[in-house]
Amino acid sequence: EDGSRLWLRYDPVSDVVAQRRTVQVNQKHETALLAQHELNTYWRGTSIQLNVDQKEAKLKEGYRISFSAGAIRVTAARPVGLLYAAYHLLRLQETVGEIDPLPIEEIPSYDIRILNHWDNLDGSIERGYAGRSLWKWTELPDKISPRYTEYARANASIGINATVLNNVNASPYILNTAYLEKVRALADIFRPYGIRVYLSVNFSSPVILDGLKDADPSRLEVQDWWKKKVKEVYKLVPDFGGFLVKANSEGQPGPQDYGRTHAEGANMLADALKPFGGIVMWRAFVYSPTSEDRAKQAYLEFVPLDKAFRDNVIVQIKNGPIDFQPREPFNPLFGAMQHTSQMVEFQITQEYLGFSNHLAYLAPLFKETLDSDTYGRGAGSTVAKVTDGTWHPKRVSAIAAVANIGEDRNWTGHDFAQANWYAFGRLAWRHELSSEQIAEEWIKLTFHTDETFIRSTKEIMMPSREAVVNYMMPLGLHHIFAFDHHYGPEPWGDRKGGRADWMPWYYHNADSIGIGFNRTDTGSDAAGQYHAPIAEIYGDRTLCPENLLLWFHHVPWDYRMRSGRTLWEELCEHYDRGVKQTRRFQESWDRLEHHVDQPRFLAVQSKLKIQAKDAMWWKDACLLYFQTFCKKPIPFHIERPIHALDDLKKIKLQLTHHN
Ligand code: BDP
Repeated sequence: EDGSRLWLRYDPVSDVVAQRRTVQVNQKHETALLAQHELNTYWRGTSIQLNVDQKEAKLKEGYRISFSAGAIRVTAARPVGLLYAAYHLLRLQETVGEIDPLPIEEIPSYDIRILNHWDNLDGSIERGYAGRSLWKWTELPDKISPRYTEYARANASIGINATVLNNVNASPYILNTAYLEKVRALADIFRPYGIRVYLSVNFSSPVILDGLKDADPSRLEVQDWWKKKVKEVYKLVPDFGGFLVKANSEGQPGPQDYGRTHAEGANMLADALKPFGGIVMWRAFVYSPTSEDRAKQAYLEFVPLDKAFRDNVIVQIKNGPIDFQPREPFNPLFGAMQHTSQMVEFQITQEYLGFSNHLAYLAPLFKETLDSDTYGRGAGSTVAKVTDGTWHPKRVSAIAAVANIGEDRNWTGHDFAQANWYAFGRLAWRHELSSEQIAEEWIKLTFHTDETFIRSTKEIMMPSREAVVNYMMPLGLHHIFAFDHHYGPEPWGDRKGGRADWMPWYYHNADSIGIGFNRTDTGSDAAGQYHAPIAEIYGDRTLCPENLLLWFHHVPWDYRMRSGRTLWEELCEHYDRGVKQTRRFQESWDRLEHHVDQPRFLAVQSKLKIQAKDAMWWKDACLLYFQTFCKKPIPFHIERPIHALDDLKKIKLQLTHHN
């Protein structure tokens, strides 16, 4: 057992079963035949008739399943709907004893359900913790790894229908003809599984690839270059999805280099893609080292452009206003642009949640954002509703997440990190699903259906993200990571002459009076970017949810929290709770030894050990450091530190990742 089968562990049926029933399909489309093949190979139930019926247009990529007199009928508007229905039936077969014969209708929440790979052309992965890239660029297009098909199948089985192959910090060379041939090879493998390929592009591509004097989007020559390039792409990949662009962000080139706006840059690409049905996902992750609070900058940049974007541009927005922290409030851009299509970008790879060493089930984090009410069009304007097409029914809707996949045998480094890939797919398909429901499904499919095992494993998974928040950054603290690797704590971190907005002190603001970032109207007023009543709630210390308190407020050390404890005591309490939670995860897992195969048991056990040690490291580093400001004792019921602050400051991790 090496975890490579993910949640796809069905065994082929015996000949006897196969002869007892039939699986028929009314189409010869390769995807419809694939659906038939999957069911023929693995379905143990009664006969099935699969039908594509174009009259069922409202189903989009969805399907209907009905059960009658010993036969099952599946209807879908498109062949891929049959494939999704096949995986639905197989999932039921594996997870529920007896299938309920009530009719099923599924319509996906989002049109585009897309993974973003931050994979570089040299095979490395930015913020990847599961080995090197799956894409073997030097071997493609001639040599095809069997994992490309496995990858496509795994994605299709959870409804993911799109993938961006390369890093948002994009090499222009991805658009070289030689690379496009490689992209074509991958697209050909993914196509039967309903997966479309997208590429991240570098805004300076015309300059770097073909020596144009600049990449100014208002110049005809530049526009023509992109039009020609797009044409070439579509010749090779007729169903190509479009471009993802990180521009004028963290040193990447962009339209502002020429005095043009984000909208002008995005629209130029959108116009080139439009005739082929392609779209632009233009990222709103922009900030620069100015005096303005980093958390406010994307909003200030993009909201004035609200009416300026073409309808085949979607602004891709990180879930929170800073950067994939263990907890952030939702990004105030959601719901602030009434005319522009918006999509969420989550991060599945755990850049800020312990890499592939820590067990952190992320569905609760995803749901927290999706369920947040922006009040953009009154109550009920949740991030999910702002982005799922409710606001712009005639345009395509999308949701993205940065993948955690690499060439490790188990794909994601940590066996439980597979659950985050799974959860993203399931929520992109139906954002109403609950975290717990998804966890339960995943456990049953990935391990087995033993009741004790399911219950105990859920008890580890469900609070695991909150545990990370507790031992890393409770009560709204954020970005106090070590500069070089984003793994361990470095609240004291400082680089003389370095960018303030990359320094932990910029975010925690600890001093003798208190701690936290004043984002109220007496501070940066980032709270004021939210719609009423959220602005008032976040902006008022007594109303602000305590789990975001230090995000929005600089709070005195002896401030009374709702528990009756002082802020300092409450902080100690949370760090301690986080450590205790990791200890409990270890214990619960050890109790399950005889309920799970040995290789995965041991792999998870050893990672939980690292996590427990790291939690201690975080707790001691943060409490000992913040104690130098507040000068108060750590309450005696809290476990004593086992490190000395000076030793913690000397820890240098040997990590290859850069900031
Ligand atoms: C940050 C990562 C950096 C990415 C950047 C982005 O540290 O590696 O390039 O986000 O999303 O989280 O563009």
